[in-house]
Amino acid sequence: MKVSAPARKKVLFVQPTIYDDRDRPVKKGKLYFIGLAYPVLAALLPPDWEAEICLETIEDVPFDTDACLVGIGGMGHAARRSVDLAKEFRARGKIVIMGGPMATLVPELAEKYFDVVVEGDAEETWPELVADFEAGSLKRRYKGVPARFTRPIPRYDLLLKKKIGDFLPVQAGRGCPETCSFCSIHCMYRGRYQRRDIEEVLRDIREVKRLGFRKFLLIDDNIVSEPEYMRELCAEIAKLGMEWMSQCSIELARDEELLATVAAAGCYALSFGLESVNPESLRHINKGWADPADYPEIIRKVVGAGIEVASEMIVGIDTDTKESLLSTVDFVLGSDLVAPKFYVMTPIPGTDFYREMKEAGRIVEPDVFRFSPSRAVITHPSIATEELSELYWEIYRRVYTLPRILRRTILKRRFLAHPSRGLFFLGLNLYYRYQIRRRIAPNIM
Ligand code: B12
Repeated sequence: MKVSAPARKKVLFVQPTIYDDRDRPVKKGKLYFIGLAYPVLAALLPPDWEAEICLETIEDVPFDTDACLVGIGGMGHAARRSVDLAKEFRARGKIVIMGGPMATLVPELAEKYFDVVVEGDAEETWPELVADFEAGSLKRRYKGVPARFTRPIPRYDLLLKKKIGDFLPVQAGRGCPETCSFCSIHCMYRGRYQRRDIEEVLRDIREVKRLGFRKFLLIDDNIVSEPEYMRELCAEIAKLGMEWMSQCSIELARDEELLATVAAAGCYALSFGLESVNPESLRHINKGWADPADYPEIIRKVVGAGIEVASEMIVGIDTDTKESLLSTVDFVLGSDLVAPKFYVMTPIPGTDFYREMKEAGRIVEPDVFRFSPSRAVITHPSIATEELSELYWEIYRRVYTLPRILRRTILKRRFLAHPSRGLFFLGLNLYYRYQIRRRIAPNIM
């Protein structure tokens, strides 16, 4: 692609919001969970370049920006908003670049709407792209799998004046060794797990602390992918006196010493992908190594170590029945989960599961940009598609009644010792309830 020299060397990065069920962009007063991609990409720019980050959920998009490049990420069903934003910017003559999960999983689709598509991890391709742009020889596609997982300190400063929560994102490793067929991470990384040098991770955490934050979100996909590494990292994090949250596989609870080390390092909340309480359903999604019969004990152990447990579960695996799905409610109510979340089984484009469903002719929604976490878009062997979507809301409604919310948050004795934590989870649960009543799939974005 031939381009002339820019008037101003500046990139605008836009983190798109999502649409609600009436096609209105979701707007909020505060955004708690911030992605790390843009602070990282901004840090990788040459010194004479400027960067601006727009978090659309809490900010207006500056369509008349003086930036010469506009970078937009794509995540799940937010991809539809990414495409609409790209159209607006391209109509104003901007060069629009897409990167992130959707660019990686379905680059040929992204190419229809974006000038440049960056597949995969961009630590090496992003500087190459900017150099190509300056040389007037921008390519249509860049594809990267960095040999080493290293990078400069993220430009957290670009986020500081925004209405964000009291924590910043940090990353130690990416990818996951598990092979769950529905998961985008498995389909992007194919079992590859890359980790950064411990000293580099600590450098970023120290930077977060220097900026006045006492908490961080370790956005890794599975912090126990390499237990030995986590043990070493946690021993060092413990010395920094920070608090943090993350997500990982339930394997953590099987290693009591590692669990204690993670808790002693300041971890106070973890999210587990429990997926289902039906063993047959777990086998069906390649997760037969997990046994739902162990879940209550696993949660008890983790909570006993001082870490609150949130969960992610799937509604509508082929082997699910109406009864097995409704029994999920009993499981949740009988366990010590503090923030249970559910997603309708969705074939994310670019995943193995999508290909399988497409070949079987089971996808009933032809427009992939209309996929959402709350609406069934594939046929199910025993539950009608509409009924499945309704079951999803029914589970949520039953789990998020006011008495149940109170019982799993501030009425828990352990929150007496940590009232601010209890209030945080109460607020989160009430917010989810508010979203459920408006038929918005609970999310923390
Ligand atoms: C933090 C996080 C969030 C945060 C922040 C969101 C954000 N927009 O950044 C919150 C909680 C808000 C969120 C929300 C959602 N998320 Co999310 N999220 C993550 C998580 C855990 C980490 C992302 C991150 O910061 N990684 C660290 C950075 C450095 O890595 P990276 O994002 O991959 O970026 C690198 C490259 O991809 C590339 N890159 C990324 N973006 C761009 C953009 C440009 C222009 C370029 C050039 C390059 C580039 O450069 C980076 C450096 O190599 C990932 C899991 C994961 N490992 O990615 C899920 C993940 C990305 N999320 C996912 C989903 C589905 C969602 C939601 C749709 C969930 C929902 N139901 O609401 C929403 C959509 C929000 C939105 N508006 O986009 C899926 C995406 C699946 C898919 N196929 O797209 C993931 C992969 C989780 C999963 N296991 O399925 N998410």
